[in-house]
Formats: sequence, structure tokens, C-alpha cells
Amino acid sequence: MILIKLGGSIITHKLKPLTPNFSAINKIAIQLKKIKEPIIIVHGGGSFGHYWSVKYDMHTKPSKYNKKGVAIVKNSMVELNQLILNSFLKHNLNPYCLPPTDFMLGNKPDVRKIKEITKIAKTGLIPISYGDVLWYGKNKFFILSGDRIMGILAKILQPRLAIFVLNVDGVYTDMKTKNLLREIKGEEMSISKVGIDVTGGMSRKIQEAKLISKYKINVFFVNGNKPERIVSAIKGKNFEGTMFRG
Ligand code: IP8
Repeated sequence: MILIKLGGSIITHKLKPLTPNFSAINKIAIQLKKIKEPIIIVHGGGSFGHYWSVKYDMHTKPSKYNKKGVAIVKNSMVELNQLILNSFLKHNLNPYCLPPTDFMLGNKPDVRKIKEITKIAKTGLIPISYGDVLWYGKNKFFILSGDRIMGILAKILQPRLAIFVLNVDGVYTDMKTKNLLREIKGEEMSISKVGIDVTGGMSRKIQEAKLISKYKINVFFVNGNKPERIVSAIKGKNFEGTMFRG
């Protein structure tokens, strides 16, 4: 089974509020059709969920956030999820909508429910989950990022491979020269040691990738603008991207 995160920066135009990147979504769907293994998809919020969570000052930390904010962020993620589901259906993939409320209770994963997800994927359906705002308890809500969902699912389901689809080629050692770091091994895992130039978003992804690779799972960062690289990574071919060796 392969676990794939479609980053918000590739499925939406991150700088244009509430603007999906239909072209990227469709091209990715066409490539995913070539994969003959069970897959589970998680997608991010991009200019949908992130746009509204910034507006309403909502974060991953549980808090008594504005109720209207909770409603709007949740709604925007359902809308984005719907667009992905529609594209997958159009390209003859069989998506299975999987809001994180189906397998989370507060910030705790429901292990029994998560174990069922692989069984769904093995039927040929493609479970599709997404970052969302969730009920925490005690009048509080929190943002659960798609990256965190990747870590949660990887730990329990032990996929053969975890792939983060981004809008860059992978991890660069230097943003100016765009020198790509091809492989990060366990002993090189300290970001400061390898001198990676990262944005906040990228550093969170790297953290999650490091965690997943500790479960002995190889993690790939690939560019979703060249979605054939997703297929190359899965088929074990040479490809452009960064691998965190598990
Ligand atoms: O894009 C965040 O998911 P991410 C989703 O994976 C929301 O960080 C609701 C902002």
C-alpha cells in the first residue's frame, strides 16, 4: 500500500484565495490511474483551509476558536475535497471520501478504524482524507494538518512507501541555487546539519517525513507539476526528488 499526500500548494493556487489548481489535480489523477497497488490519499488545505484558518486565527493548538471560523474552515475543506473526488471520478478512479472525523477522536487516532482503511484501499477504492478542523473536547477545536495525518496513518498502516507531492522538486540545500538533496539518511536527519534552507511549511513536512522514515518506511518528496515522477518513485525508477531513507 502506498500513502500519498497531495500538498495544498499543488492542488490549489496558494496565493489566490479559494482557487483550485484544476490542471494539476487532473494531471495527478491521470498518473495515479497507472498505479496498480492500493493507495490512500491525504490532501492539504492550500488556499482553501489555510486561507480561512489564517483569517480566523486558528492553529494546531486546541483552543476555543471562533465558531464561525470553525464552520467556514470545515466547509472550505469539504469543498476542496469535493473537487478532488470529482476529478478522480472523472478519471475513472474510485475515490472513497474519508473525513478525518471518521478515524480521529479529539487528537487521538482510532486505531481500529484506521486499520479498516487498508482493507478499503485493497478493494480498489481510493480512500481520500484531508487536513481539517476537528472537535477537541471542552469547547475547543484544533487544526489537524494533512502532514500529521500522514504520520498517524503511516505509523499504524506501515505503507510500503509514503509520498509527499509538492510544488517544488524536493528539499533544496540552498534555495538560490536550487541544489536538490537527493537522499537523506537516518544519520543525516538533523536539518541544521545538512544546512537545508526551509520555509515553515517545508520544515513541518520534513519533520513528519523524518518521523515516518523512523518507522522504516521510505518517504519521497516529489514535484506534482511533473506527476509522472510519482509513478517513477512508486515503480522504483530513477526520479527527480528527495528520498528520506526508512
Ligand atoms: O495543508 C491543513 O492541512 P495541511 C488544513 O496539510 C486546514 O497543513 C484546515 C488548514
